[in-house]
Amino acid sequence: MTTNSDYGNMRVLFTVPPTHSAVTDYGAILTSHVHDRRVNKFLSASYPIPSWGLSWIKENCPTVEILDMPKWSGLKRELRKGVDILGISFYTYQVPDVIRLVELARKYGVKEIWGGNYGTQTPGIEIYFDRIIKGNGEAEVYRLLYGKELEEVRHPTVVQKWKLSGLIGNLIRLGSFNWSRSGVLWTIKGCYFKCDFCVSPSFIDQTRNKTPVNELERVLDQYVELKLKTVSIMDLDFLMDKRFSKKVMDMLHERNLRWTCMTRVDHIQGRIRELREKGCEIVFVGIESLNANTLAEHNKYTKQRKESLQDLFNELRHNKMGYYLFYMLGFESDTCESLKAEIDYLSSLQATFYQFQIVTPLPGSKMFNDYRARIINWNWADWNCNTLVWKHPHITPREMENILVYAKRKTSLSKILFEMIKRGALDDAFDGDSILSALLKQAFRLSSLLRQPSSVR
Ligand code: B12
Ligand code: SF4
Repeated sequence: MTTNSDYGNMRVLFTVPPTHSAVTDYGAILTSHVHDRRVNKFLSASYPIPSWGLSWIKENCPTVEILDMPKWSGLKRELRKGVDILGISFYTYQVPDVIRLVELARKYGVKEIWGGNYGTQTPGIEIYFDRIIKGNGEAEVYRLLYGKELEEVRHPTVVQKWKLSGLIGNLIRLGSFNWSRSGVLWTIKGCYFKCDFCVSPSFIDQTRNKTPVNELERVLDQYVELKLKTVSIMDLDFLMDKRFSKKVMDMLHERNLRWTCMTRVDHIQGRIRELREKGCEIVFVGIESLNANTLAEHNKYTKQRKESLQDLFNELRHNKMGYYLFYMLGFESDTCESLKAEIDYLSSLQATFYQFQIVTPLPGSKMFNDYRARIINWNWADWNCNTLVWKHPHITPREMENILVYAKRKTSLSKILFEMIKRGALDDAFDGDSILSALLKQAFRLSSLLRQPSSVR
């Protein structure tokens, strides 16, 4: 077995499979397609997705080279130059590409191949790797490469650029400057809940690592220096530690930064005004299902009624807070009819954005073990949360795809903008340079252009 002192002189390259580089069917509002079916006529979103996990590794283990968003040709070029250790970061749907990459790397004489990220929970994948590192990798990779403990974790500077195309996308890009750049921030890693369908509890355990306050200050100052106006907080639940999140909110507010965060319904109820005052523009929340029994069965919320959700939506609207709803289609008791009714209801809620995904018992989740015998599609490439891979009692895979298409069409960006124009709700969102306001300003310009009498057009 290779020792730490050997690793010190080796060329270590970390990468992702080429399928990582462009997302064309990401399950959110920016989606233009569901598989090969077009769902959004005026917008196509094929935006590059850099691997944020690899930025963490690089920041803490500086001798590791990173090849992000590669093509097969670029990968071959690097392998030809000679790589001693190849690290591959991947999700489950990328497994077939990972196997291809591992075979290629072996052919080029790579000495060791390490695997990381959620895809490592896929059963049977271990045989392709010399080492699998589960959870947040920076500390373990540091220990292996440098033979000592990582004492102070560093937070990388990550600037996300969103690139849109299609008619609406081009209008947005032409008409607004800088909206598409935002700094990414992680304040606390992990989550202490154990929802059945979630892959995180088994992956990062229940550790809740907080980023040191001095690191958060340093990174935020950097974002200000880079003239970024918005920060996207990517914690699984930013409000998990009330006191700590308050401290971070103050840091953001002091720097006049506007921000978005992911959190849980039960952590924001009654707090929207406070968040808004501290600069929060959009909250991303997992509604997951409108059926309280389903949620309880999957260990999500113990009680959640449509009525209490309605209170939350009223609170959000009252405080002019944007909200992005995550929703899961195809739990056991769902039927085509019940899902359509739920989608109709959700689309009436005036959320800023929606993301629908199909219930997928991803490896690592409790649901994977419970549903194992019911899996009907073992092609890992289809495990992208846009495909029904298990035998549902009431819905076929084709019907499920139709429902997903229905949901996305019902909540497409063009539709939401149109609804907002109809409601005259644009003024409320006209505050600043956020993504939302930029989208709305452009839509408003477009709509006023269309409304003008033809003689002055
Ligand atoms: C933010 C996020 C995104 C972002 C971008 C993420 C990115 N590219 O980095 C966006 C919104 C674009 C996105 C898209 C998708 N996502 Co997503 N996403 C998340 C989310 C919410 C947080 C991930 C995150 O930022 N973590 C923090 C970063 C810093 O950590 P990390 O990436 O895990 O990396 C650490 C470790 O994994 C490890 N590590 C990583 N790589 C390596 C490599 C080596 C060699 C080693 C040793 C260690 C190591 O060390 C890193 C540093 O600590 C998770 C939810 C969750 N529960 O985690 C889902 C999640 C990761 N997404 C998921 C999915 C399915 C998708 C999509 C396929 C959805 C779709 N249908 O399009 C796409 C795929 C896009 C792509 N190609 O990346 C699944 C993956 C499940 C799985 N088992 O495959 C998750 C878990 C959500 C879920 N449904 O359960 N996603
Ligand atoms: S779904 Fe959200 S709340 Fe539930 S365990 Fe996963 S990260 Fe935590």
